[in-house]
Amino acid sequence: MSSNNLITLHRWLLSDTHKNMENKLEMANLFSGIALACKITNNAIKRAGFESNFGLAGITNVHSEDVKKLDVIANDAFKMALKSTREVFCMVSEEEDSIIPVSQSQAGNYVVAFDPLDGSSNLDCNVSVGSIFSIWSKVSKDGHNYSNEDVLRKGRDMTAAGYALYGSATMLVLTFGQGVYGFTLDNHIGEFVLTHVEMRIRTKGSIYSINEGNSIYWDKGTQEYVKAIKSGADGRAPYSSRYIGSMVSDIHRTLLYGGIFMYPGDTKSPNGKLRYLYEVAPLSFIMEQAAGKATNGSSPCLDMVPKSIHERVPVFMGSPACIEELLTYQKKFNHNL
Ligand code: P6P
Repeated sequence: MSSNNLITLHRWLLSDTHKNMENKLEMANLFSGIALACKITNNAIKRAGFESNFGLAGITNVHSEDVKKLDVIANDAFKMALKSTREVFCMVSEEEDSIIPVSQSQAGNYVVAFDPLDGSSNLDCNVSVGSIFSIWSKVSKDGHNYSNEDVLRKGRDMTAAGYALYGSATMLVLTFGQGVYGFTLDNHIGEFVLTHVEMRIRTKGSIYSINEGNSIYWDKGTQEYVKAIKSGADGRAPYSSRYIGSMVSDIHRTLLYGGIFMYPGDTKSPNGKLRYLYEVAPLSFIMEQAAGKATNGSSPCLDMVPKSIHERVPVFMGSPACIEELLTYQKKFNHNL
């Protein structure tokens, strides 16, 4: 890519791509913080072997999960970088029990929920992991005293959302509700550079992504749907199975190759495993903006409003044709729908 058409994240955010974005400068500033946090996290992951940062931090989080050293580094990076933009009103982190306040002198207009390092159980074996974030405009009129109505938000009211993928390349994929754009980190210049314009998922796909180790616990609708796509019935070739166990990686592949990602509720975990505010909602926003669909098995994920900051919800997202077919099985076999 020649330097004269090298579009960095910052240039893109300030460009006239978003003609009617009244909060352009605030978003550019906020995303400079997000990009910084992702670069710090990326660097820590790539250097973990040299700096003894693999393994456990010796604490457990609100989800009773063992916290990795890199979870702590990523969480600290996101909190520091976001506060320093002075655009953030308050934050929710997957790693923190409760809402993270911002001092009055630093408080801004946006609520940011983030999973600083999603899939971190895969780190020590060098499997791709990611960061996920969602952004809403604050509701409170107060300068810096947040309330639950600021953070327990409907996904469809989001201002922006995105994810970083720390893989063979490091990418930042984001949306402001005007399409999905992908930026790749150029280590030579230390900038995220525009490489994917108006990303769109295929209408149909033949890759399914789900942890089949849970299949005996699934609802009947999911069991019958997965059986059907594996069986090669109706003259259709059986789908391919791909499951990384790192949501950002599984969603990014689904976005680019088509198909369906599923983490249903089951008899062990009726609401599934994935959290609404900083996993399901932001990735559903990305998926819908890329002409895909995201459902909880009966209604669009983006229409949900969580009752708590770490609420888990079932999720099926991907190519529209796959989601539509999944929903017919849910309706046919899950009589509670
Ligand atoms: P399971 C990672 O821990 C994560 O939160 C997501 O990134 C991933 O999709 C899911 O859990 C994997 O869960 O139960 O299949 O190991």
